[in-house]
Order: sequence, then C-alpha cells, then structure tokens
Amino acid sequence: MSQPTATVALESTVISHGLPYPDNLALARAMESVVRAGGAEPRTIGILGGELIAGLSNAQIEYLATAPNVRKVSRRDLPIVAARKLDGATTVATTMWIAHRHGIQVFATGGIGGVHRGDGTDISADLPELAQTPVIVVCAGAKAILDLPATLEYLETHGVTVVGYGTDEFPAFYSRGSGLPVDVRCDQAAEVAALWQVKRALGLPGGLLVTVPVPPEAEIPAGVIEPAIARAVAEAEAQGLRSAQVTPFLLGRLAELTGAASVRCNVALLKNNARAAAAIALALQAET
Ligand code: PSU
Ligand code: MN
Repeated sequence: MSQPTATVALESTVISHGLPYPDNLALARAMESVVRAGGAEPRTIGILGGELIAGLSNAQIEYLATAPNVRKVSRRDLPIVAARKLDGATTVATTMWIAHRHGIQVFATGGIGGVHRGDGTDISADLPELAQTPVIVVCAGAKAILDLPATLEYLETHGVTVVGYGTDEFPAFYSRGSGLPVDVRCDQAAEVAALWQVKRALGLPGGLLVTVPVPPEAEIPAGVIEPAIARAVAEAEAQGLRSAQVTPFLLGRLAELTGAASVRCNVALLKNNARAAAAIALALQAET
C-alpha cells in the first residue's frame, strides 16, 4: 500500500478530554507543526456532524478544543455518532480505524489505553484495535494508571509486536521505563519501516506499537507520579466510575494532583512522538 505523501494521523480525544484548554489547542497545533517540520503531512482525525474526518481544519480543531461535552468516541460509539450526526473526539481505537480507511499507516499519540488496575475486565478498545487494524501507533507507552504487565500480556496474546524506539524497556508515559521489556528495539525509523513491511508481506493482521520514552528533561520520576496514581485510582473506585468515564477521570485527577509538571511532560512527549512518527512515515515512503 503506497501513499503519495508521507502522512501522520493525530487523534482528537487528547484534544477534547486529555488536556485542559488552552494547552490542548496549543498542543494540537504544535503536533501538526512538528509533523510538517519532519517532512510529513499531519491529519488530525475527528467526527463532526456524524462525518468521519481525516484532516480537520484549524477552525474544526479549535471547535473540538473548546466545545463542552464533545463525546469521546470509541469503536462501539461509531454507529451512534454517525447515525445521529453528532460531534465526537476519536480515541486511539477509532483514530486507527479511520486512518486505515483513508490509507494512512502511521499515527502519533500520547499514551494508549490498556487493561485497568483493579478491574481487569476494563480493557480499552485500543488493544483489540491494535490486534486487527493495520496502523503503526507511535506512543510513549501506557500510563501507570493501567496494569502494564496485563496490558503487555494482552498485546502478546493477540499478536501485537511492541517496539522500543531507542529503548529496551516499555515506557510508562510519565516515566521513561517500567522495568518491563519490549519485544524488539529499533534505533532508526528505517528499522521500524522494515519491520512493518515484513509484517504486512507475511500477511499478519493488525498494527505495530512503537513506544518512545518521554525526553529525559520532561520525565516525572516514578516515585513522584506513583502516589498520585494510587490516589486517583482509589478515588475512581470509590466513586464507582465505569467504562469510558474512568480514563478521563484519572487523567484529570493526575493533572490536578501533579500540577503543571504533568501537563509539561504530556506536551513534551506528544511532540516527541509526532517527530518520531514523521520520521517513520518518511522511511516507509522511501521503502515503497
Ligand atoms: N491515555 C493517555 N491520554 C489520553 C488517552 C489515554 O495518556 O488522552 C485517551 C486516548 O484517546 C485513548 C483513550 O485511546 O484515552 C482510552 O480510553 P479508554 O481507556 O476508555 O479506552
Ligand atoms: Mn475502559
């Protein structure tokens, strides 16, 4: 599958639900700029009036960054928002799905969803999407609000290769490491592109998870973030939160509990991932 331009998909749940305004809007614009500076074309994905859009305009991004109550759209919500012509912010799962339908093979995000701590039945739709939709997802691993060993077990069971981009350890979003190994380390974008081409040529379904550690200067050490996570997870349980409410609640509480440091870290890793994704998209284009 070749594409005329090296293209990188970007998600919109991080805009509507992942970061507070105005950081979210600044970040959405910055990620597009970083992708362009890397020589690729950014396509921010979202849903407006029921239409699945790969390549939101500046005004549309601003709308999703400021409108109250934009629905967080996971795969199960797609028919609802499309049929009822609603607006929606796309998660990793739905961004992958829409990207694939537009022939986009590379997608940069912050952290993926996974298996939740405590409630092992709360498994993000991001994981089965990675198992079935052929898109390279570039992220900083998964937040330690999740059960990281269980998340990696799921990915293994479902045949999703986990790449460490310049690392041997699965990154834990705020922290560069988790103590858990990745399946393979790639130090160059071309190595990732080669893995991807081989996976496709073998007829293996699903995506590739490329994990990039947060830049060292923006890292929040595990000892600092862990107590805040434990507290946020306990609060979510005490409030009986379920399903799609859990992740936005935990992200919001962490931002409150750790202050500006978490937002700074989040922004730094998102830009870093956009840079890596652009390099991978270019390498892919060079191979096809
Ligand atoms: N993790 C983050 N930041 C985010 C998300 C996850 O560190 O913004 C968002 C992504 O859009 C992801 C979604 O796809 O949350 C996962 O939600 P859930 O756990 O409900 O599947
Ligand atoms: Mn969930």
